[in-house]
Amino acid sequence: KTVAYIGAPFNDGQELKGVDEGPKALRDAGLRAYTMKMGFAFEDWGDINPHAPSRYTTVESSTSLKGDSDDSMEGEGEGEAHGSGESAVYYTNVKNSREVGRACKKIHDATQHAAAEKKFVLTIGGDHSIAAGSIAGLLTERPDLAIIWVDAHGDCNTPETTPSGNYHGMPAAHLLGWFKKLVPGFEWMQKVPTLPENRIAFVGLRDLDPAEKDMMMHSGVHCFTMQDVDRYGISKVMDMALSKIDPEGRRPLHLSLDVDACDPAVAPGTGTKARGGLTYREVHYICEAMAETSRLTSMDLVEINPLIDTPSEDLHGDDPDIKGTQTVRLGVELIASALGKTIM
Ligand code: DIR
Ligand code: MN
Ligand code: MN
Ligand code: MN
Repeated sequence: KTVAYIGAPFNDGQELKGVDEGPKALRDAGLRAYTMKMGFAFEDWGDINPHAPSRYTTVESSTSLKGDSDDSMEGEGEGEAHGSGESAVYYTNVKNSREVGRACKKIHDATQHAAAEKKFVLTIGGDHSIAAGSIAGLLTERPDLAIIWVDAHGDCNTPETTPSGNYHGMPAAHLLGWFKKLVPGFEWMQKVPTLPENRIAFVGLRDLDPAEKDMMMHSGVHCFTMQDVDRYGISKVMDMALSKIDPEGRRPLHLSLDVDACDPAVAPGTGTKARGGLTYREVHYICEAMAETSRLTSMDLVEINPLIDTPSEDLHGDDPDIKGTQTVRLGVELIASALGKTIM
């Protein structure tokens, strides 16, 4: 089995610098050697450069309403629709939307390509915006895909409800087809299959915006909050989540893992920390449970910010082959668990 590593060094979907250093930090931490030791072939597909032309040709370049290629958007003002008279069909309040949309298209092309080659597709952020690209590409190739989205946040805001304008709070809503207008830079999303609501379950929720919460509650998405984790335990929560999104146990599965789902004590190196999160074992258990299905075929690991991370404590039993700060180390360990590493 081959792991295709796609780096998405990208931070335009939120305010804090440093999350774009995630892909390099995970490489430096020894991910390649570690996965190879586990018996996988490891292909490093390099980093998506948001500002260079696409290296992938699986999908034609984007078609906007005006037929622009994505690169012709270069240098235009932020938050303004093309030309005049288009504001009726375009949202104008998504920050850095052209950069975010262009980068997501490239991530889409890469994940689609890797999925077509039947690889385990591992996309490393970068902020959670990248999931709009990775999941869009995977859905195109694996239309029956079901998703476990592990996050303190719902990432289900729309441009109407966003309190921040930051796209990393919106990618799930966008994939679910909840946007009523186009987002400049994301015109290509029109060609991507919409993710059916009953095909996604959120785990670890505890920090939702009021309107976002309302939309999630009144939709078909499945929500498992930290209170559910407390009440049922993580193993029951995972059983319930998987049986909701994949009742017959036949779908390919994707894990979109935002490290801010973890408690800040466990994952301090992330931009939007929320108290009361998953413990070290709970987040590992999620990855282990996904691996146990034998149907996990792709994963995003996002929001690791090496610049604000704390040094790793050297504890007995830590794998000497993993280097790096606390949240970076956790990231490598979680990938290993998702690829099937168990304690025994
Ligand atoms: C907030 C924060 N709900 C927003 N979202 C975060 O800006 O939409 N997502 N931090 O990871
Ligand atoms: Mn997120
Ligand atoms: Mn989050
Ligand atoms: Mn985020």
